[in-house]
Amino acid sequence: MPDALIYGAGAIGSFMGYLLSEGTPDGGMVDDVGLLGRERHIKKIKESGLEVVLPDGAKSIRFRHCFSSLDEFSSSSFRPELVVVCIKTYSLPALCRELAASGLLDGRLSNAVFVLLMNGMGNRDAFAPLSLPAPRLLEGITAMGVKFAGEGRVELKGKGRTAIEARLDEGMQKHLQQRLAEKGFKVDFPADYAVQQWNKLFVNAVINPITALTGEENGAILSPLLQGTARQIVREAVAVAIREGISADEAGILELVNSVAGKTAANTSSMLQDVLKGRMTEIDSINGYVVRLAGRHGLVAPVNEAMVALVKSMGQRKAQ
Ligand code: KPL
Repeated sequence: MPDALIYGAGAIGSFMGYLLSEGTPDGGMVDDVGLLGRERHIKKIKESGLEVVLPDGAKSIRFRHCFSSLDEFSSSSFRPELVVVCIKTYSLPALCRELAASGLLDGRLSNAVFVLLMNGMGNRDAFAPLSLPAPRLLEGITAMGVKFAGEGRVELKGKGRTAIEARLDEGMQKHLQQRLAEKGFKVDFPADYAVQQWNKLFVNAVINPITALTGEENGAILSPLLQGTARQIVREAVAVAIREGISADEAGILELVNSVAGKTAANTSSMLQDVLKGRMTEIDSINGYVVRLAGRHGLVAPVNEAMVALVKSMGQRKAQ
């Protein structure tokens, strides 16, 4: 069974760390998954474990391999064969520079497979400077609603689909499926991954900026007051997707967006979590991506453009 490193143990990353770890009794020590994340979060996990709050109660999971920097990982003995990258899209260029400078890609990580399990589009392109061979670089999506509930603690707020490109090695696929199934979760490897990735983009293009702007949880999207805006965002994004060769229809996509908003109704979207922490958001690789592609195809996407401008204007102008 391959050992895995979660590169970016925030809300989703930490939760993935729990899902990928070998089932251990509450309080047991995980050896096969390492977490690399922000210093204070990792410090708390080292001290008292990762607390994962699930609908049926909380679990505390201790990880043997916890790192708050790549240097710390480099000087450890942990040798992951799988690296699941869960950082923010805008941090990818810095991560690539850091990895290239570390020499790890010629050493400890020379055979590791990288799965970019992140929001937004264009993530593979951002990883291009590392020239990883295709079988070692894959993209994934997850519509899991996970809230960062304080250092060392994450809360599952809604189950959503997780999918990774079908090109992933069969052995790894089975491993991931097994690990997630042990915890009552699923991961798919769909042949039409590009369509699924666009579906995730539609979902994020509606839920993330609207919740970031209103300060509401995901379920707010279902309010009749906001459905018109949701429909407009979807309409513009679907027009772009069709030009990109993706088949999508407005009514079906709005239904999908609403169903994810319903399933994750109690979640604080990742963009709202970012705004609340005064951090930069992923708006450029979500609605910004739609706007850029619209321009390339001679289309306009004014509502998506407004989302970009408004989110960027929210108390984080310095960060953007
Ligand atoms: O991906 C998400 C996010 O918050 O970024 C959703 C699916 C909308 C869950 O909150």
